[in-house]
Amino acid sequence: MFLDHIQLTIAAGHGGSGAMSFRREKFAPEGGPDGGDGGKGGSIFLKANRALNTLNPYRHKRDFVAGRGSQGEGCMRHGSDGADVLLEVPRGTLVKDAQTGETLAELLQDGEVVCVARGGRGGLGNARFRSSTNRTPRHHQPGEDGEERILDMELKLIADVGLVGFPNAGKSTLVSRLSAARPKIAGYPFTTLEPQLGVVSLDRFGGDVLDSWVIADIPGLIEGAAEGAGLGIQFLRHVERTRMLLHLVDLSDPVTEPEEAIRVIEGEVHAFSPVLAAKPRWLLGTKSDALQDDDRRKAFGDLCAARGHRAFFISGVTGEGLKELAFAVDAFLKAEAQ
Ligand SMILES: Nc1nc2c(ncn2[C@@H]2O[C@H](COP(=O)(O)OP(=O)(O)OP(=O)(O)O)[C@@H](O)[C@H]2O)c(=O)[nH]1
Ligand SMILES: [Mg+2]
Repeated sequence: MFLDHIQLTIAAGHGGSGAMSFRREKFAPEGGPDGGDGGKGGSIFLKANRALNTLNPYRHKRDFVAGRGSQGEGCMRHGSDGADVLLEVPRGTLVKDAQTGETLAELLQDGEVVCVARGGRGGLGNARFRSSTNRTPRHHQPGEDGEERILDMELKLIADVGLVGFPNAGKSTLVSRLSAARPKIAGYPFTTLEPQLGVVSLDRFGGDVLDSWVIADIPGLIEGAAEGAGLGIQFLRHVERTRMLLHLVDLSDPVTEPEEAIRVIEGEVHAFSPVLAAKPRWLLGTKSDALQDDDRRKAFGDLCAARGHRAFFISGVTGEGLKELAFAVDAFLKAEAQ
């Protein structure tokens, strides 16, 4: 279960009303006004948390109400403020008002906080309305209403590198060999049903522990995915914000020629969005251990050369090419960031 699009109904707290009260003392029956102000209603905030990768925490509970401000009281006592509500969301969450369609926020940085429903102000107590002409004001304000909304929250994962390719191309195997992530791997199509992130630390390949990049594994694509074939192309939105794509081509596939596999995936990526189509994309020849045909290896090398990047042949079985890939991607991302 991977929730990446949900709606939440939220209501900030109402402000408490201001009090109407007069001082009563034994020897001053007609004392001045001493009604305190109402407390502020609680607000609702969203906070980005990098430890979250889905909106699953909201699977069951989708209504949130912040606390009311309490009423002001006599003796100038102000009401207490209502409790705020803080909802944690994964980085990459785009938040809209479901009724107006207005974009309220996009949370990208870890720890970033935005207010999505403001609590009502507390009303003023009658003590505030005392003046030289009115020493016994009876006026006091009600609290303001808190904001209410339906939030439309859509998650687009944030990763440096996205994987695309046919089902069974070896995407999840690559993630499992490059990172500590343990996606399900199996010899049938559509093993991966939901996106998953892995952190590729160069440390694993003898590099610096501080050098790392994030890879996103998504379900495989087939011809016609843009029209809904297979699992469709909606998962591509999770690689829309990556800085590059790795396009895996199973070189051991006895049926489909690499050119054909490349053409189909490119067609689906273009159908999804021009942004995705314009992203840097490297071809990776997978399952090199099972590749018998030297002509195929050479032809694939030529395709890579024509695109201006080096040819990568990788194997999850022998480990061929993994270290080179990890370092080359890291270098590319660093050069891009300059
Ligand atoms: N011989 C060999 N088999 C591999 C290699 N990489 C993956 N496989 C096998 O290919 C099959 C598919 O691997 P996955 O990693 O699940 O493929 P995927 O691209 O994630 O597939 P989907 O999740 O269905 O899109 C599994 O049986 C793997 O064991 C490899 O480098 N060499
Ligand atoms: Mg997979």
